[in-house]
Amino acid sequence: TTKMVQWSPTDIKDELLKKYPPKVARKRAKQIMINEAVGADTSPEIVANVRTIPGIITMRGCTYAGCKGVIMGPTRDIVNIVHGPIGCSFYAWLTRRNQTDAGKDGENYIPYCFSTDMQDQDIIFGGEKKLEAAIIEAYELFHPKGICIFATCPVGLIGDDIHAVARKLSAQYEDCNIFAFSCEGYKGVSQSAGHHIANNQVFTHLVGENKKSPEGEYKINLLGEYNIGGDGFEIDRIFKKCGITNISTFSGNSTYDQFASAQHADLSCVMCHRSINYVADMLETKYGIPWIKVNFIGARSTAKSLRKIGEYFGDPKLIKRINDVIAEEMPEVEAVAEEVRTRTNGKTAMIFVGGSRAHHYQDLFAEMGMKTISAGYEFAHRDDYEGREVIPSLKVDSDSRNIEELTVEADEKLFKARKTPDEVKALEEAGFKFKHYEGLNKDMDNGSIIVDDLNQYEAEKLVEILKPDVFCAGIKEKFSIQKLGVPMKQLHSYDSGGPYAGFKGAVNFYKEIDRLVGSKVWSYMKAPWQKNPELTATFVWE
Ligand code: CFM
Ligand code: HCA
Repeated sequence: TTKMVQWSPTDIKDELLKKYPPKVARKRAKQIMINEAVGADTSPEIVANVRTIPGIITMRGCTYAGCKGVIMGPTRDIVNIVHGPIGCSFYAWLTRRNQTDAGKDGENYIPYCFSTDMQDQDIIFGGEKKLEAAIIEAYELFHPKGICIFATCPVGLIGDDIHAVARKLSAQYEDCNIFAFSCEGYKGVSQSAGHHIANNQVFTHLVGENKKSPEGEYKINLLGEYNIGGDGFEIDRIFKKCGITNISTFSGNSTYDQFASAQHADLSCVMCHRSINYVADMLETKYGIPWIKVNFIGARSTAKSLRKIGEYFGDPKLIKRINDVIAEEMPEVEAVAEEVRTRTNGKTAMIFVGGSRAHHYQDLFAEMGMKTISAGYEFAHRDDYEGREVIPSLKVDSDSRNIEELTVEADEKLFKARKTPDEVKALEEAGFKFKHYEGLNKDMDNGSIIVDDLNQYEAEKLVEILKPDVFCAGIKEKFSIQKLGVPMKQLHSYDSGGPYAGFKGAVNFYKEIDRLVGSKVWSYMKAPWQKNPELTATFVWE
């Protein structure tokens, strides 16, 4: 017989920390927060974007993953060459399920894995010549508009000058824009520094290159949408129906020309703020393009985001069309939601992913009547939790070896809350507009457990204590959670599912989660010998 134990939030926090040595417990205590943001003026502080304590099995990835894999990876007609050992290239090769459609004649290099495949002798004697040869080979084979080079850890350690190689070959091949990213894996505390490096370089070397404006009405950029499982395709379908022209997605199924034309948009719509806010801010600062936050995860959130875009343009014709589209799409979605709610209502979820989905997906679960009882990000910054009045940030030198400190510095510059009234006044007089950015804490119940950079030990403890009906995270968490008898849904790769964005995506999600949380298989987790260790065996002598 199991005894039902009622855990208070404080009990849970204590239990997570109990096993750690005192110094580790003190550090982790600042990243495990009992929410009290609802109804409060300010959100409780959480420590985020800090180094993971060595020895802890983090869910995080590296700076190279954030730069090459996340931001630049989904672009289909730029050749992305990884300068490093083949393992790093293999890791970022198609695992993220960012989909592409190049049409009949379009270029698509996504299926390729371009790598310099560094060996021991390259580490000893230097790898620049090998990198040069790789770029020449790629250029001669494909003649792409752009070639991007990504540094892995050993490249930074031996000091190969990838930017010099890029400059030399870019001058040699005038029809090809070749530039590099110093995104060595060790450079930051997580993927987040890689986003920043990618944002800076793509803005410096690419945005603004195409002088001719693309055709179309209500021109927007969709920033921070990576077309995982086809999400971007669904969002584009909806935009088209509404008559909104998306001229540039950063960076799902995007092209060289989309990046190069982004400065022609009237508005930037930011889906994943964490990964692309630097580009949004730089577009606003340099070209005067304002940005708004959108979320296309969840049918209601989709409708809300579309209306927000309509409101920005303020044209009654567009607003009517948006309302018509919503009225046409919603009934089917609502019918499915209503049907699944008979089974999913009241069930619970935990979400621990990345830097925005742990927040965005709560809307989708809410539409199914499901509550997210515990959540957190792998690598978000404080604003993603607490929300802030922010101003466009200033560009940070991506060539610096100190990107970690610079990323923190850029954050500091952003927040109104950390400025004196005189500083606020001076900024406002200089033309900076503060804008409100909503974090995760306000959307979760008081008393729910919010954890930054959750690790394997804490994940298992949380699951044992709170027994959610579904746990959402990534591939590293998948099987350890399933072994606890709890269904696990990957919200990075979507396992093999998706799209989950927009209206059609919401329907897919409702149906899949309904099946997952309703499955009986999780009650058969105990093998017969675990339930009944003394099986009788008969031995027959012949
Ligand atoms: Fe943004 Fe992303 Fe995410 Fe992200 Fe990522 Fe991703 Fe993610 Mo994996 S850009 S922060 S670095 S929404 S790859 S598409 S799923 S961790 S929550
Ligand atoms: C990354 C990419 C990743 C990993 C997902 C996972 C993704 O950060 O390197 O751990 O399952 O979405 O593919 O976040």
